[in-house]
Amino acid sequence: MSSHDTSEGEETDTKTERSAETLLSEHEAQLNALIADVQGPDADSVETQLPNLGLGLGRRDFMKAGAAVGVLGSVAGCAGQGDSQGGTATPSSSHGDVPDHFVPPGEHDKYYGFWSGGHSGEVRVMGIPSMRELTRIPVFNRECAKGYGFDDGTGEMLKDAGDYTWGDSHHPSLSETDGKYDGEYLFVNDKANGRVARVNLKYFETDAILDVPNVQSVHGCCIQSPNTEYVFANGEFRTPLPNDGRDVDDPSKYVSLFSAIDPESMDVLWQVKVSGNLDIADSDKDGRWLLSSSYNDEEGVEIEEMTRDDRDSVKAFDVPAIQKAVDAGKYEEVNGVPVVDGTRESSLNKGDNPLVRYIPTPKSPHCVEVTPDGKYGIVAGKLSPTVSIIDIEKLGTEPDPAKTIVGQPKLGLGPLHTTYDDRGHGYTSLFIDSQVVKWDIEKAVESPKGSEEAILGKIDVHYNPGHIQAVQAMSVEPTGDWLVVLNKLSKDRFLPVGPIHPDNDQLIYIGNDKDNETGGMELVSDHPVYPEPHDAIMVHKDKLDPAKIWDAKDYEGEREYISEKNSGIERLDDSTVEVNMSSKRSEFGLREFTVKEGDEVQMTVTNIEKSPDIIHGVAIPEHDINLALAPQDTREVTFTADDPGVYWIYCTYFCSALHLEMRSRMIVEPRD
Ligand code: RUQ
Ligand code: CUA
Repeated sequence: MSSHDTSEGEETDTKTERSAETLLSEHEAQLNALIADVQGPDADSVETQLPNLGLGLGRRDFMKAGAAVGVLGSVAGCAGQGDSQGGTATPSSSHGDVPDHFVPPGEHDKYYGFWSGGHSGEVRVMGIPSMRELTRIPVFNRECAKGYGFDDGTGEMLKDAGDYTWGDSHHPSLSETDGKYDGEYLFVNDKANGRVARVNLKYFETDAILDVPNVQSVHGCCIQSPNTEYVFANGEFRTPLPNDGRDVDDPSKYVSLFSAIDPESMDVLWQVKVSGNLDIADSDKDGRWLLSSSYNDEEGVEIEEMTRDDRDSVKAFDVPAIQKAVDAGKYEEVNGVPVVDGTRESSLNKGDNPLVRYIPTPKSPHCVEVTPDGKYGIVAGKLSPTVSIIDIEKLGTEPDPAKTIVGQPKLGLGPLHTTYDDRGHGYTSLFIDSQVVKWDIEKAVESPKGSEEAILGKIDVHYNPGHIQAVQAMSVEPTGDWLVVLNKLSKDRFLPVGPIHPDNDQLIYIGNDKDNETGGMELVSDHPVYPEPHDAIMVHKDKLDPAKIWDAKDYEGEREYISEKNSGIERLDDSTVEVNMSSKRSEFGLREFTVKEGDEVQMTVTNIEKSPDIIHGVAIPEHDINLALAPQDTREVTFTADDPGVYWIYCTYFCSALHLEMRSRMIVEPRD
């Protein structure tokens, strides 16, 4: 309103200013009290490092305190309300003996889950049993929120790994020591471009990607149990070798390759070519056999050919024997990689110790998963209602490969994957029946092939399950409590969101063995998920020890730590400048800098904060620059200042009350 007289206006302004100041200091006092409450009286007094703007904002860590407010508020509001699931879960069918899967605000889950993200190219980290998504780890995709693929380091890593903009991540595998998850690394394949990536679990960040030579698509991928001496990758699609234009019209010359990768250097060590193709892979628990399913022993190129025969074969790779053959020079080199002949006709497969054993299994089997005790490899029929139980010990002693199959229960339609508890049960997903079947493994070995005697119960899932995974079931320490089923279709389970539906991940409690229809399995919750996770792996939280902030020593010699003092700009030559900046709440080490039109700008930025959770971003409009820097992290980015003008560099993470003001100004002067 324009009718206010001057004095009223002034009074209002002063009042506003005063109250802002009062509000801030009240807020600060409140936060101090809350932090002390949450962290105890010895709580770090975290400096906000705000420039002194006379607002009385000297000493408090707003973001952290904000989180504390949330924690306290929520705990007070929700304690004991185990049933209020905020609409993310369907009602539990629990009869009171299922532990609560609802994790109250402020409390932690018991397990981490790592979900492959399918053709989103990423890995997602979930809390189990809440099924809350904790974070996402970009792997084969460029990703804005974490600046992955934007800085020079991750950008070059993606470039060196083939420069694809996406991937199709299917099978996450956790590194092991003595058969137990050791919390160091996670490996995952890219089906689309034949790659394998490594995620460093200290930083939850992808630190290496290998574009596997000579293969087009990597499907099965797993570490070697028990000590992660290799990472194995199955080439699914048969192609000419090398695939350089030769033999394109002669599919009989196409091959699938099994690859062994060094988990430290992420180099391929050797490959084995096989007859037929390769699909899913799992390792035994003793470092000898690697089992691989396959669905194209016909070596067909059309679907009718691939599904023609009643049998395909599981390949069992004798890893130490293959290593020996490689060491003895029994290979041909293709694109610098030793390739061993493991086809049926190979002389290396004759005699008493074949490198690769071919075990006939019914009709296009899908998965192979080894039991936690290492006794059996279980192969799901897919187009057969049975699963085949391979006795792993017999692989080394039984001359007739068919006789290594010691059981073949009939479980239901479309069996795809099997997982395990700690009590000798298998849980198999039935894609066509939309069910999970629980069965007794030893009983299945004892009962006649094709019988249903071993079945303990079935439960409906919604709908068309693919992978199924129980906690720590790929290690020697399954916990036998929770299981997730990754359903490919959700149909009517959620509010409609247009024609691309979410998938549906369902949580099932398996800790109660009961003599009822489901064998004690209880479906406890539904979770819509963005397309399209394929597989998951879960581990007790105590086995991981993620860093809270970066340790600058971990990149010493690779990237220079930029402090406030050594922030600056240096011209290297007529067309190259180096810009070094620190970042902290709420300023960059340089408030402005000037470069010339056409300059290549080599920028290095360090987040010098030591307070956890204070992330700073570096965004440069119209230059496609987007970095995210965790405390003590340093990133580099190189770009060209193409057009003269003023460009406001700003921070993308809401880091403090003065986050919006956290800016630097890049001035690009015209060349002449
Ligand atoms: S496959 S749905 Cu890529 Cu793991 Cu079986
Ligand atoms: Cu730093 Cu926002």
